[in-house]
Amino acid sequence: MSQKSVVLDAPTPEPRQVTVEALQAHILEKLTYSIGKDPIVARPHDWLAATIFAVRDRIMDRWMESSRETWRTSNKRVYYLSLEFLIGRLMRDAMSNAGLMEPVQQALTNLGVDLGDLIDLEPDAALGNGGLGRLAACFMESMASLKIPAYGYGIRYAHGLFRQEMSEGWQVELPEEWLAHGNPWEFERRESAYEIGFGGHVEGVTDPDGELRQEWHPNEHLLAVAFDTPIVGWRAARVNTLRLWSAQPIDPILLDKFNSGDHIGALEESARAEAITRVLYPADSTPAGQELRLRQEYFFSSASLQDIVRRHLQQYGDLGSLPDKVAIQLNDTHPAISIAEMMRILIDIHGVEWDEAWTLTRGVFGYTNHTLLPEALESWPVALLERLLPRHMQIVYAINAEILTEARKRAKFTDEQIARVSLIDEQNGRRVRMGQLAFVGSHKINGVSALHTELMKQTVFSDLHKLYPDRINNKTNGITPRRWLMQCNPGLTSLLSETIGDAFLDDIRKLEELGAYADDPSFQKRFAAVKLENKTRLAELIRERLGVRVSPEAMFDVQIKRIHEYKRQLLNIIQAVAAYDEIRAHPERDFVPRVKIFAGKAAPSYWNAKLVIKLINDVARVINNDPAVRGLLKVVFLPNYNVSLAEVIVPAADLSEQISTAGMEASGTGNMKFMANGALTIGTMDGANVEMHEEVGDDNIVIFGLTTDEVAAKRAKSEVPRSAIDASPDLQEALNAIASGVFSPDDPNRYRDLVSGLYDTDWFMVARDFDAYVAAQKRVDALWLDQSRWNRMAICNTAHVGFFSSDRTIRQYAEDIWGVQVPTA
Ligand code: 26V
Repeated sequence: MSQKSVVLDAPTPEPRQVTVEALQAHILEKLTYSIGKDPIVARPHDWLAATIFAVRDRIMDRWMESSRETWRTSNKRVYYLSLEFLIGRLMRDAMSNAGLMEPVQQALTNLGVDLGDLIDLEPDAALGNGGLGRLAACFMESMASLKIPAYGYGIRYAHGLFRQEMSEGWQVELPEEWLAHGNPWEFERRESAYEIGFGGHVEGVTDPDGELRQEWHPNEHLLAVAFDTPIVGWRAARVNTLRLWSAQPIDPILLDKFNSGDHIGALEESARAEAITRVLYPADSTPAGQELRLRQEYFFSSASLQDIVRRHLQQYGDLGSLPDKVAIQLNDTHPAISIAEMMRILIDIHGVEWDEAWTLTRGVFGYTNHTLLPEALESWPVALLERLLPRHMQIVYAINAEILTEARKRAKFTDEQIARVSLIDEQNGRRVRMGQLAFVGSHKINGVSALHTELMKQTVFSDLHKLYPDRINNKTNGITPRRWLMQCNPGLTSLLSETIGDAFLDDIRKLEELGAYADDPSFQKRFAAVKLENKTRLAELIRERLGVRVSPEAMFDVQIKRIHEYKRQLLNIIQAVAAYDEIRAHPERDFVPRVKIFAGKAAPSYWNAKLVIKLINDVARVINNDPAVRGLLKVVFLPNYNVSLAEVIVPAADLSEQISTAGMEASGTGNMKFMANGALTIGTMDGANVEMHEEVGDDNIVIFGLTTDEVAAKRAKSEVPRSAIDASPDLQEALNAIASGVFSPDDPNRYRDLVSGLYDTDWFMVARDFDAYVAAQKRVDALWLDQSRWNRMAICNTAHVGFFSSDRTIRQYAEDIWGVQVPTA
C-alpha cells in the first residue's frame, strides 16, 4: 500500500455531535480549555470565541472530506485570485449553512448567553472596498454550495477598509482593527510559506546543453505565510478554503545589527516585509500607482501560483496537465502580474519551453473586467516594473513581441491598432497596461453584465476583440441568496416558506411561484408586515446612532454604496432639496412621507466624493430640523457603511436607488440585494439594471434617464447642460440654494465649485437627467399611494430575483470558462 493511500484511508476522528447538549458542553469546554476562562468571569468576546471554536469543529469534518474528495476524484480545481474579499461576519453564515443555528442558539440560551448579541459582536472582515470584493465573497459561498473544489487566494490585511466617522458632517478615516481580539476562524499554516523576491538583476546563463536560460537574482526576499479560513456551502454541501497570505521577514531580527547597537535598523527588514500586508488600499477607482500596491499584487500572485503549482505537481507530477486540472480566475487586473509570474515559474523554474509555457498559461487563466472607467484601468510605469520585477518585465516584452507580430501578420493591424493592443502604453511615459496583459494571457475574458460586456467589446478592448473574437463573454453578476435573503431577512424567509414551501431554499428560481400570490390581499398584507418590522428595526438603529426619529410608515428610499460621482448621490440629494422646496412652497399639497437614507465611504483622496458626504449631512441637518417640513421628508446619512450594516438596511428598504450615469456602472450588485428583499428599483438603463428590467418587466421597475448611447452622443458633441438647467426652474432653485450657502451658512462658498461643475461639463449628466429623475420619483409617489399595487410590484421583484443568484453566475463560469462539471444535486 502506498503511503498516499494509507493517508487517504485513515479514519477521521468521530465527528462532533450537533445536539444541544453536546454543543453546550463543547462551548463550555472551549471556554475553559481553549480560551482559558472560567464561565463566571468570561466576557462576551470570550463566549464569541468559544462559540466559534465549537461551530468550527463541526465544520472541520466536511472541510477535510471535501479536500480528500478532490484528491480522490482528481477533479479540476478552481482558484479565484482577488486582492479583495469583502466577507463581513462569518459566524451566522457558517452556522446557518451548516444547519447549526437552532441548536447553537438553544445551547447558548441554556448557558445564559444570547446568540444575537454574540453575532453582533463579531467584527466584519472588511478586506475589500465594495462590489468587486463583495462579489468575490458571494462567489466563494456559491462555489462551496455547488460543490466546486475552489480556493480563494488573497491578502490577510492587518487592517481592512478604514472605519468611517463623521466630524461635523465630514468623513474622517480611522484604522480598522478586525484582528484586535484575534481571529478564531483562521488557521495559520507556517508550513505553507513561500519565498517572494523583489528587485535585483537577471543573468543569462548557458546550460551545458547550450540552452540560454534566464536567472533572476532578487536582492530582497520575504516570506508569504498562509492563513486558511473555511468557507461553508449551503447545507454544508462542501467546505472550501480561503487562503490569505501574510508577509513576514525571513529574519525577524538582524542580530548582528542589534548587537552592534543599531536597534531600529535590526528591525527594518521586518517592518519592510510586514508593510506589504498591513493595509488594504482604500481607493476603488483611482489607481494608487504606488510601489507598495504593486508589491502587494506581486506578493500575493507569486505566493498563490507557487502554491497552485506545488499542489498540482504533488498530485499529478507533470505540468502538461495544468489546463486540465487547474482554472485560475483573475478578479480584475489586480492579480494580472500572475500571467508573467506563471511564465517565469514554468520556464525558469521548471524548464518548460516558451511556446508550451504560453499555451499552458493561456489554458489556465480567465480574466474578469469590472470597470471601464479610464482612470481605474491599471498600468504600471515600465521603470518601476523593471526595478521591482526585472525578469517579469523581460517576459512582458517577449509576450508583447509575440502578440504584436500576430496582430501584424494574421490580422493585418494598422500602426494605430498595434499601438492600441500593445502591452506598452507609449503615450503616458511608457507604462505596462495590465488589462492588455490579463487579456492576452487568458483564454476567456468576461464582463459582469450584458451591457458592460458589449461596451468592453466596443471600447477598451475593441482591437483585442478583433484579434481574438471568441474570448470575450458575459457573466452577469449575482449575489448569494443565503446571506442576502435567508440570513438577513428571516421574517421574509419564513413567510416565503409558509407560502410556497421550502424548495426555494435549494433552488432560488422556485421563488417564481410567488407570482401566483402577488395579487392576493392577505399575502400582500403579510409581505408588508414583514417589511414594516424590518423598517422598525432600522428606524431604531437610526435613532440610536443619529438621534433622528423617522417613521417606519414613511417610504424608505435608500442609496447605499461607495460614494462616487458616476453613482450620482449628488443627483439624489439635489432631488431632496427640490422636494424640500416643494413641500414648503405647497403646504396644501399631499406629499408621500419619505426617509432618504444614504450610506457609503469615499476614497480618502477623492475630494468631490467627500464633499458630497458633507452636503448630504448639511442638507439633512436643515431639512430634519425645519418644522415647515412637517415630518414629510427626512434625510439620514448612516456612517461606516459595511456588510453588516447593509444586512440591516437592505431588508428595510422600500425603494432602491440605482441611478448611475448610463454606461458607467459595470453591473451593480446592491440592486440585486434590494430586489431579493422586495424593494422597488428606481434606476437608469445601466449595468445589471438592464437585465433586472428584463426579468421583472416594465411594470415592476421605475426606469428613467439618458441611455448609454445618448450619454455618449452628448459627450462627443461636448454639449453643455445650460439648456437643461434653463428649462428646469426646480433644478435652478435647488442649485442656487446649494451654491449660495443655504445649507452651509458657516461657509457659504463650500459648494460653489461642486455646483458650477454642473453648469460646465457635467460629465456625469446630473443636470441633464434631473427632470427625468424627478418625474420618475413622482411615479414612485403615485405607486406608493396605491399600496396594493406597490406590494404587488414588491412581491414580483422577490419572485424574479432567481436569475441574480451567484449560483447561476458560478454555473456559467464553471461551464463556459473553467471547464468544470457542476454536480446537479
Ligand atoms: C480598482 C482599484 C484601482 C487601484 C487602487 C485599488 C483599486 C481597487 C479596486 C478597483 C476596481 C474597481 C472596480 C470595481 O469595483 N468594479 C465594480 O465591480 C462590481 C462587481 O463586478 C460591479 O458590480 C460594479 O458595478 C463595479 O463598479
